[in-house]
Amino acid sequence: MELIEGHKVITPPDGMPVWDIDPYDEDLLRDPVPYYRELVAKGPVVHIPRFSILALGQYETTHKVFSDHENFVSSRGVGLNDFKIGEPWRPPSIILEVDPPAHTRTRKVMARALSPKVVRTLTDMFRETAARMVDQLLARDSFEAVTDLAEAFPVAVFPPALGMKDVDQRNLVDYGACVFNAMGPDNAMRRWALTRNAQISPWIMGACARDRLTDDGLGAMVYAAADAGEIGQDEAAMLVRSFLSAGVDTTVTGIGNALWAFSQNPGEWDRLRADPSLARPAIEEVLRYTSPVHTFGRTAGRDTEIAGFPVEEGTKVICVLGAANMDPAKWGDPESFRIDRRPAGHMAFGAGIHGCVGQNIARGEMEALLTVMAEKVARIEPAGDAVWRPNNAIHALDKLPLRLIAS
Ligand code: OVM
Repeated sequence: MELIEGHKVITPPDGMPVWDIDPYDEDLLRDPVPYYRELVAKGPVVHIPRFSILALGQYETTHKVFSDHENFVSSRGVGLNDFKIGEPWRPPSIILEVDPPAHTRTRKVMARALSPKVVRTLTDMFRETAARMVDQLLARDSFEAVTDLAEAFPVAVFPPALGMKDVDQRNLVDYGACVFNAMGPDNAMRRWALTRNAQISPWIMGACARDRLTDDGLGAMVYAAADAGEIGQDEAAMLVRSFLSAGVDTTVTGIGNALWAFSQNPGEWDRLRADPSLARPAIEEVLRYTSPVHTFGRTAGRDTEIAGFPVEEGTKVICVLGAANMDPAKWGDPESFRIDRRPAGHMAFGAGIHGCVGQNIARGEMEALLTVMAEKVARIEPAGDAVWRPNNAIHALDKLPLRLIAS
């Protein structure tokens, strides 16, 4: 067992499947679909003795637990570390790692800054940036799509939307990777995150200060909420930190995974080009099929139950969103990528009161890029092997060599 000191050892109730596996093994995380398949097949809830946690993969149970913020709290952390026992690796997020009523107040401020109305004002800037970038990439024989498109595009549009004055692609992308790696157990990925965070976090916190933000971006909207007395000035900086924690590496991963899915399924790219109105459903299918955030946790805040099995207060439960998005009981032929599937209810953005508050802007970024590419690009071809980069919570590419053929 590799328990974090002080964590309670849970005895699995009679009849609950027990699985001797490390769900944070690097090879498993590079190629997680066999694990998703087996987790779903084992049952609605599985005990994993190595970390003394429960794992959920079936759609119905995952969705139910993820939406049940009364029994399964976020304030004890959404990774394997229980904040009630161990010191959090950084000051907790005041929107992610809290429960109502604290959550309700901060969520309202972020939801306003990320509303569909605000996102619509950004669409033209997203499209112009995408067009410029795609034209430059079309002029190259081949390129590394992780750094030069999947990272470059969100970094070119999102920090400016926030109003950030200092932009550093490496720091921004790595900070997100740190946040998600820190959700895992004490393994090499989490240790990398803690080391890298020590280097980056002064820069990140500096970038969240009011004087490092313009007065016309999403960051300014959060500081305006502080001026209005809705939140404190220090809380405004913490909410800007949440933009940077959750808003960069996630969209980088979604875009990289989309490029990968289309490079592997050229017939689906042809269908999108033939009918650009499929851009929105295509994005949802990319999210379902690749689950950029593969795993997210909760803690049982009281004695409760899952699928009829008793669950003790303090139990860590990992919700394997990637598995729920591949559950054959929910999705027909789940391992095929079909852009007209319209996978309503997929779990890529979570569910319930903590469901991704940035999902409108994430979709807006992906839609701008895919729409521009559908006009300009006839084919997205692999120019070498795709390599995945294991992360304790994100399913992302490390390398994606591509060649774009102009239409
Ligand atoms: C935050 C945060 C960090 C990571 C993920 C997330 C998916 C939020 O710092 O608020 O939501």
